[in-house]
Amino acid sequence: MSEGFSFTVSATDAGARAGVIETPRGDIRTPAFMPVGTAGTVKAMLPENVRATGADIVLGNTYHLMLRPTAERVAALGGLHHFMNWPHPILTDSGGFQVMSLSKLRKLTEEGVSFQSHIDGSKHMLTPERSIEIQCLLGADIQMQLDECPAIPIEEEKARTSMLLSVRWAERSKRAFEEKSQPGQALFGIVQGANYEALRRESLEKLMEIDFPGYSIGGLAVGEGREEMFRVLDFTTPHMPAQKPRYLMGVGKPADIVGAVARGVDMFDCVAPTRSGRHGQAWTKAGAINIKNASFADDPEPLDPESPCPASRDYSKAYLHHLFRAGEYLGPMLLTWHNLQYYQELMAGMRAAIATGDFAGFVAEFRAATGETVL
Ligand code: PRF
Repeated sequence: MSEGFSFTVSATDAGARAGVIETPRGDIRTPAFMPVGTAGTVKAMLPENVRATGADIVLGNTYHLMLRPTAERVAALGGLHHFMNWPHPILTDSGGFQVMSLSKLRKLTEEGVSFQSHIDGSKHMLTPERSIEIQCLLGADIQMQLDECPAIPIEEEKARTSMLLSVRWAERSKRAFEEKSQPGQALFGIVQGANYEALRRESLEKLMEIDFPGYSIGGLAVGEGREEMFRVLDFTTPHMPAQKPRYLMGVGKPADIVGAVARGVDMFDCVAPTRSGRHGQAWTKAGAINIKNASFADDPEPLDPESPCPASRDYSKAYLHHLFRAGEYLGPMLLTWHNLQYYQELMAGMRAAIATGDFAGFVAEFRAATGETVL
């Protein structure tokens, strides 16, 4: 099932871990940030430029790809890696989370979730088995079980009912994965339980009984705020198996990621660098700026003169400001590229600091430079 897939922790520093996930398509250095490539593209980026920022893996979405161009078509065309010209590892989300946030007229039952496409209104059904079948047709190296992700706040009784459904879907997902997957592919279980300690523990225990090669933490960054998210991580990650990768789904801003790495998380994905880049927001070593702000109209300096990334180094803020004001495509392209470079350097900086035992120093520097609280 998961031979050819392995995880090695090479260094720990306080709660933070550095390591490597080995897959047949290449290594993933952790802590890892996975750029979001929802529809078979990291929006506004060429795959070779995504790679050059230091990304080892990108994320794709079952929900989007099953609707368009369909998983069967991608499979007939040689799989998602070939289709999008990204030969390195790909992780796919299972679709349930996107159905709940994007589709119309969705209905959740024991069997799965039925919904209408946000694109053309056509009717579809996503079950744990169908989600795995789609992720295998796409050829994803790391796959996610189908789960339900309720918003916070939610009553404990309701959160437990939902969490137990996700556990039953985890069992069915694993059975389907054992039938359909190729050697070297891996399926992660997803811990749910909202912000209740007892439920997170129960979810984790039940998933560990089913046994997965990695565990995701779902149901966070759904309206609870950074402090509450950290509180949940504080009573969740210490009980997770030390020798398996931990993936915090859909997180986050740089300060969320630094705080979660401090709490023992290994993998992240978020639309923040790409989406906000398309809207004119850039992360810099001194915090976030909006390039559309009039104060940049005459600024001849690049975003980061020291950067190896052309987008950060070779274009003035005044030029980037102009591109956004003029509605030029190159503006979103350059800012996306710059932000992905910033995120990958953030991850590389944390990996290096953990390896040398100076993660506390890294956090102190991050705090002083950005003014963000992460602990
Ligand atoms: N479940 C799945 N995907 C997700 C989430 C989840 O809970 C989240 C929550 N932040 C983002 N993406 N399957």
